[in-house]
Amino acid sequence: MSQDKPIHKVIPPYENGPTFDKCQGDCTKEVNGREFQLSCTVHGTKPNVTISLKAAGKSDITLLPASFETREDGTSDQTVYANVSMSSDSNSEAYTCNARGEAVQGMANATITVTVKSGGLSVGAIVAVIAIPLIVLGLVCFLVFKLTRKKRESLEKLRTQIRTYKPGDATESELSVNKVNLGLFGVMSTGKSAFINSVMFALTGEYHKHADETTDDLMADGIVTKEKTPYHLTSHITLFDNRGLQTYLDDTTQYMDQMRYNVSERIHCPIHVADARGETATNDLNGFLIKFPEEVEKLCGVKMKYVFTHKTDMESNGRDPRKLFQRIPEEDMILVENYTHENHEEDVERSTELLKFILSCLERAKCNIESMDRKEKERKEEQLRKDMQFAPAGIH
Ligand SMILES: Nc1nc2c(ncn2[C@@H]2O[C@H](COP(=O)(O)OP(=O)(O)OP(=O)(O)O)[C@@H](O)[C@H]2O)c(=O)[nH]1
Ligand SMILES: [Mg+2]
Repeated sequence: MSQDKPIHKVIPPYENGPTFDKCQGDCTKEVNGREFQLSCTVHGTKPNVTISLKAAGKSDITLLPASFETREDGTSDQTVYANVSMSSDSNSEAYTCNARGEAVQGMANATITVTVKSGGLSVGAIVAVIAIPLIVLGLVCFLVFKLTRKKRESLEKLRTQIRTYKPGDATESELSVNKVNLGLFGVMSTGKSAFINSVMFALTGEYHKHADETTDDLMADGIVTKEKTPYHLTSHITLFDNRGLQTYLDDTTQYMDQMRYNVSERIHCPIHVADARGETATNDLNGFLIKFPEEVEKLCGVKMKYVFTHKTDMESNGRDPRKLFQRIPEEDMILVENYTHENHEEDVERSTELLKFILSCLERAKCNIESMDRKEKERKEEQLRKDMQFAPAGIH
């Protein structure tokens, strides 16, 4: 019986001895992260050799199950594998593959230097890099969706509140009216009609040109709204559009007349509409606002509210009506970009602001009506007292 002779055939292109990843001689390898797999192969062995792996100067690395590929000539290609975790001390480490056995004439080594790519990411890091933005994006979308829905719900709530509004409903006191009149006043072309159309749109969600607004053609004619015109927001709330003043320097009698009008169409909350974009307009308006609201209160017994239009323009020029007109309490004013024929894509926040402002005007109207009712009652009592005083004796 002839004994098998140890052979180690050199199978091109590999030389005798172990090889790392098909690399011969002084091998180097770049990896993306600190965790990677190493494999070391000894080709054409018979009998089998013993293979071990170790990091330079350290103990042996635990190997995964080896693979054997038997060739036609009876020799094998032996490969060992190991999952290696490089220490964080350095970015480069050398590994040695050691084969022992007759097929490698006793012992043979191969060395590989593994370098971690700078900025390279491990598989975990790559997954994190992809997954984290996706999770954040999902969260942001979810929050935006929730917020949008909440905003829409709050707009719908306001719409219902205004649609079902009846003066005096929510108070103990009985008011003398069952319809509230809000009146828009101001210099021409400041956006009074556009404000009415904006409020109608905010309430209904449908844009129509209820009140005629200034266009280039109409501008040639000067003032567009020629007379007091009612627009019914609901069966209990009417918005009155008015003819604009030529300038703030005009005699304000016209303004006062519009405000008092006749008793059945008495304005319960005057709303002053201003476009404060220009310096001149602002200065004139400032002078006007110093004396006018007081006069209105004295003569008509009502307190006003204030609308400043062209919000986008004002903000982009850093002009803030809260700072320009400090005499006006903040809660009495709204800075708004009116919806216009050219630009009326629904903006839930803008519509919400508009309706909140209308609710605050209704609240103001209620106070004004209560105050007017009180004065009227006092006047009647005074009249009665006088009548009693001067009534002929015996008619008491
Ligand atoms: N961009 C922008 N345009 C506005 C705004 N408010 C009004 N407008 C436009 O400005 C022009 C004048 O607005 P109107 O609503 O007609 O002004 P008015 O005060 O009713 O004018 P009179 O009826 O003439 O007194 C119109 O072309 C409106 O569309 C606003 O806030 N932003
Ligand atoms: Mg008008």
